[in-house]
Formats: sequence, C-alpha cells, structure tokens
Amino acid sequence: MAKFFYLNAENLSSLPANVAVPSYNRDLIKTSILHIGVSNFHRSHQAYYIHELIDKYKELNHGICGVDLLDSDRKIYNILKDQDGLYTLYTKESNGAHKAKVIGSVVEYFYGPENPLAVIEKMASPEIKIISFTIAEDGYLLNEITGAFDINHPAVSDDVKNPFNPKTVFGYLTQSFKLRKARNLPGCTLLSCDNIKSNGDTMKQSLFDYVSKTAPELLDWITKNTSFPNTMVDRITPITNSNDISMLKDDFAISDQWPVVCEPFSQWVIEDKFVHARPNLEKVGVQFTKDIGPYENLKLRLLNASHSILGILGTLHGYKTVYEAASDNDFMFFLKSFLDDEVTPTLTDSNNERITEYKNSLVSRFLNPHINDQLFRICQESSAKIPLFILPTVKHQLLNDQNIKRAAFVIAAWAKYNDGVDDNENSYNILDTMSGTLIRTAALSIQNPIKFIEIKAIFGDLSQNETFASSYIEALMQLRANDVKSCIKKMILN
Ligand code: CS2
Repeated sequence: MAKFFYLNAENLSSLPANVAVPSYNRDLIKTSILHIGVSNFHRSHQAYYIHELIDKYKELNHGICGVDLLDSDRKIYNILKDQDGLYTLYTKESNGAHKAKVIGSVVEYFYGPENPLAVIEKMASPEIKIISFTIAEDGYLLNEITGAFDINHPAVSDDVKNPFNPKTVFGYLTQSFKLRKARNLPGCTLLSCDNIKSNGDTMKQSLFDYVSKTAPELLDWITKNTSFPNTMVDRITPITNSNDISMLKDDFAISDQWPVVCEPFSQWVIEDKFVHARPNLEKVGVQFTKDIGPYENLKLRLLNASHSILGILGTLHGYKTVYEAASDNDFMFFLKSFLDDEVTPTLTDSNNERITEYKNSLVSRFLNPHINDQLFRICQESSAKIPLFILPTVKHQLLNDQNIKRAAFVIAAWAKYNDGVDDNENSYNILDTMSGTLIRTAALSIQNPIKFIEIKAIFGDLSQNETFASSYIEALMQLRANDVKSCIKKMILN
C-alpha cells in the first residue's frame, strides 16, 4: 500500500505538496470564538472561513474553541482530540478537480458531558468575544405547535435540577453569563449559524424565555451586554462516507478519520451587529448586511425547498442522490416551474437579477456529479424543514390568490413518502423526530387524504384552506394510483 500519514500536528509538514496545510503557527493562535456544535457543516463553513482569515491575513486572534454538548458527539470529540483539532476539507468541483485542504482554525476543544464546568468557565472567559452555534432546529427547544420556546421541555426541568451539569445550550449560557456578570466582565456576541429563519432572533427569544424562568436577575445584564446577529449560511456538505476516506488516502496520502466533503460554492451573510470589534471576515468573502431577510428568503425558499422536493420525489422514484434526481429532465422541469411560478412571486424583497442568478447557480450546484449528496440526508427531519422551506411560499401564494399546485403536489408526495416504500417496492427508513405521527397519519390518509395535512404542528390550519386542500387531495389520489414519475409527466403536460 502507498505511504500515507495520519492527520495530526506532527505530520503536517510531511503531507504531500498537493495538500494545502495551514501556513500559520497554530501555537500562536488565541481563541476568541467559542463554537457549540462542531458538525460537518460548521467544519465546511465557519471554521473554513476563519481558517482562510488566519491563513491569508494572519488574524491570529480569532481561533475557534470547539464545544460539543451531546452524548452523540463523543465520536467527533475523540477524533478531533486525536487529530489535534485538524481535519481535511475535501472540496469536489464539477469538472472533477478534487482539492484537499487541512483546516487548522479549531485549536481547542471541549466536551460538555465530560467536563461541564470547564465549558462554563471557558464560555465565561473574557477572551471569548463570540459564542457561535450550529445546534440544529431542535437545539432551540421550540414548541411544535406554537413555535414559541418550550419552557416545559424535559431538558429545561433537568437543567433547573442540575444547573452545573446542564443539558441545554441555554443552561450553559446562563451559568457563564452569571460568572461574567459577577466578575464584571464584558458580554459577547451570540452568533447562530443554523439554517433556520431569523436564527439570531430565534436564539435571543429562546435564551430570554429560558433566563426569565431560571435566572430573571440576569435579563438586564444580557440585554445590555450581548447581541444576536441573524445570519444566512450556505454550503452543500454531504455526509462523509468511507469512500471519501479511502480517496483521501489514495490521492492525497492523508489518513483522516472524519474529513468533511463539500462543494466549491460557499456563502455567509451576517448582520453587522457585534459587541466587540469583529474578525474582518469580509476579507475572505463574507458579506455583511443590515437586513438578512432577502438573503434568507432566497436561500430557504429556493435552495432548501428544491432540495426537499428532489429529496421527496426522488426517493419515491428510487433515486439515491441529489445529482441523480437533478439529472432527470422531468424532475428538473417540475422543479424549475415550481421555482418560477410559485416561489419567485413571493420573493418581493429581492431584485429579479439576483433571483435569476441564484436560480441558475442552484441548478449547476445540484448537477455537480462528484457531490454524492444523499437524498436520505435531505429527507431527514422533513417535519422541521417543510414548514420552513415550502409552507411560507404556500401561505404567500394563497394570500395573493396565486398558484400553489406544485407545492400541493409536493406535500401530497411527502404524505406518500411517509409510507416508507418507493415506486419499485423498496423500503426506506424515515428519520424524523415526528416519524411516529408522520407514518401513522400517512397511513390514515390512504382512506382519508386530508388527515395528513391536519397535523397541526406542521401545517397549522392549512387543511381548512379549500384551494390548497383540494389540490393536495387530488394530487395524493393521483400519487396513490400512479408512480411519481408519471404524475410529474402528467403535470408537465397540463
Ligand atoms: C439541505 C441543507 O438539509 C437540507 O435539507 O437542504 O442541508 C443544505 O444542503 C444546506 O442548507 C446548504 O447550505
């Protein structure tokens, strides 16, 4: 077997010339960002931007201290510890060029379940100026029906009983803010990098609700000493598979236990409201804005909605990847007409040029044959995604008496998707916090189609809208009687 090197600080200088390695001395880096949730996405996005900033502009004061809080994060914790925080960003371009870059910006790493007090201390430390997050939709503890913070969530009661061994991000923040206040230290910026609407505002709302219940005496201090910029984050980051690990070994002589694969495209837009002088991220392509709304709407309603559509329709047909589904002309035709006729009219806060450019770039991103983005990943947690990616479009269109036919078809296809069997009779798993309800209601909808859109936590009272309900019911009946591909073809002809 060809020679390869385990990825760690000691071996960095031995890696072959086709691997980009940090040009900076990692020992000189100071951490001013503490990031909670060192996911693949954090590693392909924020940690990459910070790496670029340090690498190209020697801004050594912006190192990242990674923190994970979940029991399920033990694997990444152990690997990053083993690899001195280093990992490979494996970028795959459409033309077949593959690039390996070792990212060095995560220089410290803590694991909450192992040592919660160390995490609280680090979060309170004055050198930490930004606490950032990728904690996924569930991390915000929102009530499924009301969308407000779920103060009765068991993890919150658990935190109240064990304040120094919290389960929630909010428990950690509260304890660290108590220390900052008692020690007369400055506050910090709380930077959510989750792909949810108004992520900064959501973080603020959840934190304030939590603190009102558990430590109301802190509210005033938090109001005066923190800020919550909203952000738009974007980079397609598929699940790493064993093939990627072997290809890195064969082509770049790196043995990395958990590299991150990504597309070349990347975008990060941030509202410019930081408590302290912020990293000069504009030098590495980050955009700063006063209003995130237009960027967010483009991303969620065009890109993420397209993903969900390809994911649901593609899975029903038996496709496995975004690339396969996007290469099918019928699927693509359906998708493009959804984007043009149903989404575009809702994007009133963006100009036409920006919308067209964005839509064109989407198609080429989906058609990158080297990004093996699994439909399985896309369809995970659809119950949190559909209300965010597709239903705002539906609501906007209904309010304006405009077309919702394709959206109704997608929702009907999602009902059928929850049967767990594709058009070739192959079964697949439904990975969703609400899978019980989804599967049960999909089964009930065989007799009574409306049942599925009566799930209030997802659809609110949409089932009472006759225009939507009738389009949806018609689509579901078609889909129950025919395969998804013929239904799409029929829609194209009409
Ligand atoms: C995807 C996103 O999870 C999903 O449904 O649409 O993860 C998508 O790949 C990212 O938002 C791209 O930035």
